[in-house]
Amino acid sequence: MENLSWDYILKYVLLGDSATGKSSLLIRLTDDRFDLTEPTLGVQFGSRIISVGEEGKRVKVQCWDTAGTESFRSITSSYFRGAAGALLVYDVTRRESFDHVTSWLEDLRKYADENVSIILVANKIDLCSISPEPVPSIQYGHPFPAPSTPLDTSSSSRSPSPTPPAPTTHRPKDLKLRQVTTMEGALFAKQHGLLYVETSAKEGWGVTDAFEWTAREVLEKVKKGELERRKPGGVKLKEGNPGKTGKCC
Ligand SMILES: Nc1nc2c(ncn2[C@@H]2O[C@H](COP(=O)(O)OP(=O)(O)OP(=O)(O)O)[C@@H](O)[C@H]2O)c(=O)[nH]1
Ligand SMILES: [Mg+2]
Repeated sequence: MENLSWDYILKYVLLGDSATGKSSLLIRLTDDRFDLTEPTLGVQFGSRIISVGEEGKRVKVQCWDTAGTESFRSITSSYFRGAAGALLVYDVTRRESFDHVTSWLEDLRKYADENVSIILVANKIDLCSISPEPVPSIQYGHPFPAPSTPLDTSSSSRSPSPTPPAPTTHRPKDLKLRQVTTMEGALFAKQHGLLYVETSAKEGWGVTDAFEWTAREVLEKVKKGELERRKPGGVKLKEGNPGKTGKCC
């Protein structure tokens, strides 16, 4: 029987432009499947227990998956309050969705607790790569190194990626052009104090990492006393003696 005990409950929100794959990421996390999805109307909820860090703390992530459509913006931003973690998602094949990350981040900073841990999620990498490519030095706890030359963001030279694109001749027909490089995404994350991960909800690449790395950062903050239990920050710990573990329904 599935072990439903937990050490922490954390509230998460998923946000970002419509059709970037937020609901698909959540379904991959909770049900480990990839299905046709309808645009979210307002918000949807999903939850799963994940094991976090070397100590294997059992963390129940309770996720509010918000609609990216502009007309829901005032409703969805009200769900940001009290979140301990946030997944800010864009589609690597749609530059516009990356351009809007700044505005989503502004909303998050405005409505969420100041201690919210945010991970920038570069989704749909399966559309432009046949396997997940290693993203050097940006795993949790390893700061992303600044490039030795300033990043030129002009469209003509927007490719300082550490991983060069696959040669066109070997490119399968259905691969799309990647419009936002690893370097751009990771650098944006670094500059704004966010974690960074590349994912494919379709293939399942990086999805658990996105939720787990965020949880690790939240638990670090709890350890350092930067987050209060049960106070804003969306963290709930098991109560009572250390041997006792919370049960979820
Ligand atoms: N190839 C590919 N398609 C994806 C991926 N993630 C999502 N999609 C597709 O992108 C479309 C939108 O996905 P959703 O998960 O509904 O997007 P959303 O961000 O929840 O959209 P809203 O609810 O409108 O905000 C669907 O057709 C998905 O099947 C992915 O990783 N790879
Ligand atoms: Mg959705």
